[in-house]
Amino acid sequence: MFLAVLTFTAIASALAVPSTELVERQLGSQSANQTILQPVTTKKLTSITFPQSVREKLIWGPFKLSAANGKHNGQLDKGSDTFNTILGGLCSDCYILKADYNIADKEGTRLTLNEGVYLHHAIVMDTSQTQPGMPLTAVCSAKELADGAAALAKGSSNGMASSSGMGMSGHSHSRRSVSSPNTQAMIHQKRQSGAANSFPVPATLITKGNEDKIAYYAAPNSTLKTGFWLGKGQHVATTIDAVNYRNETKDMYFTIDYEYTPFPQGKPKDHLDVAMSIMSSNGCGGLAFHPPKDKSVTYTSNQWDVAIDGYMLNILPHLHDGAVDLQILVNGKSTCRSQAIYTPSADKFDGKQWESITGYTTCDKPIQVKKGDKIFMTSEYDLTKHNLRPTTQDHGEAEGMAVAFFQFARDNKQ
Ligand SMILES: [Cu+2]
Repeated sequence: MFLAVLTFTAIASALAVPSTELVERQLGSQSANQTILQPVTTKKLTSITFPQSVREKLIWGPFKLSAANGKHNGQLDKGSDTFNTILGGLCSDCYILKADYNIADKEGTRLTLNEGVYLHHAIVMDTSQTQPGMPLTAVCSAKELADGAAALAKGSSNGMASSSGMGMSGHSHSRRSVSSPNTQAMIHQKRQSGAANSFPVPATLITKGNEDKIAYYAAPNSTLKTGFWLGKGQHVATTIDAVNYRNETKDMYFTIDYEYTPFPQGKPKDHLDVAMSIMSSNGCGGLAFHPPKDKSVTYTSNQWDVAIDGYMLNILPHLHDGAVDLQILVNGKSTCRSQAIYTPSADKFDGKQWESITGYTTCDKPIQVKKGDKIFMTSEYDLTKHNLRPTTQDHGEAEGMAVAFFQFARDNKQ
C-alpha cells in the first residue's frame, strides 16, 4: 500500500518526493487522531477563472521554521522542516474547480527565495476518498518490463541523496531519473496484476514543489462539468516541507486560494469527478534521454492504452531545457500540442546567457477518450535552438525528459 502511495505521489509531484519511508511516515502520522487546524483568515474574493463560482482564500498557520543553522526535522533535506496537519475551513459538499496552493506570510503573500524560503514540497490529499485507477496503461514488451525492473532495483538502492541547497531553486533533478523507473515499474506491476481500478491511494488535490503551479479541476471556457468533490466527511491531510535559508526562525503560513461551486443538496449527477494522472515518454521505465547536439529530434513514447472512458483536461507538460513541444496523439491524431516558453535566465554559465523553460502554451479543450483508444506522446527536442540545462557537480549530466500531467474526468455513464 505504501509503495502504491509512493508511486502516485512520486509520479504526481514530478518525483519531488521519492522516498517510501517518507510517505509512510507522513501518512502514518496523518491517519492518527490529529486535530483539525482551522484557518486564521478567510477572505472572500472575486472569482476570476470561473465567474459563477465562489472564491475564497484561506490562511493557516503559523508553522515555525527553524533558523537555517538550527535543528530540523525534514526528511529529504537536512535543512528542511516538515509539518503534517489536517486543514479545516474548506468548503464541504462542493466541487473545487481551481486552487492555488502556496506558502505565505501572515497576510497571505507568497514566500519565495527572496524571503529566504523554499518550498521543497507540499502534498494535499483528501484521505476520506481514494484515488481511482490510472486511466492509461503503458504497453510494454517483456524486455522493456525487465529493463524497468532492473531500473527499479537500481533506483531503490540509490536511496535519496538529497542536497537541495540554493541550487535546487533552478530546474535540476537528476534525482528524478533515479526514482522514475520505480514509479513506472509500479505501473507495470499494477497492469500485470490486473488491478488497474483499485488503487488505494488517498485522492490527491495537489503535489507541488517551489514552482508556480495552479491546479485546475475543470477546463476553463468549457461546457464539460467537472471538479474535485469535497464531501462532508472530508479529511484534508497536508504535508508541507520547506527550507529556511536564513539564520533566524520564520513564521510560515499555508494558503489555498480556490474557486468552487457549492452543492448544499449533495453531489450533482451531471458532474464528472477528476483525478490527477500522468503519462510520460517512456512508461516502460527510465525517463531520461539524451538528445543529439546538432539537430532536431522527435521522441515518440510507448503506446498507452485507455482503460476508462473519460476526458483528459488541463494537460501540463514537464519538459527540460532543449525541448520545443509536447504532443498528445489519440488514435494517430494530434489532439494537443503544447509548446515550451523560454525566458532568458538571469544567471550565466561559462560566461554565456542561456534560456530556460518558464511555461507552456496550454491545450484548452478537454480531450475525449474511450476505452481501447491508443495514445502516443511525442516531444521534439532541438539543441540547435535551445541549450540543455548546464550541468553542475551536484546534479550530474543534464538530460531530456517529457512528462504530461493532466486531470482525468471519468465518464460516469460508461
Ligand atoms: Cu524533469
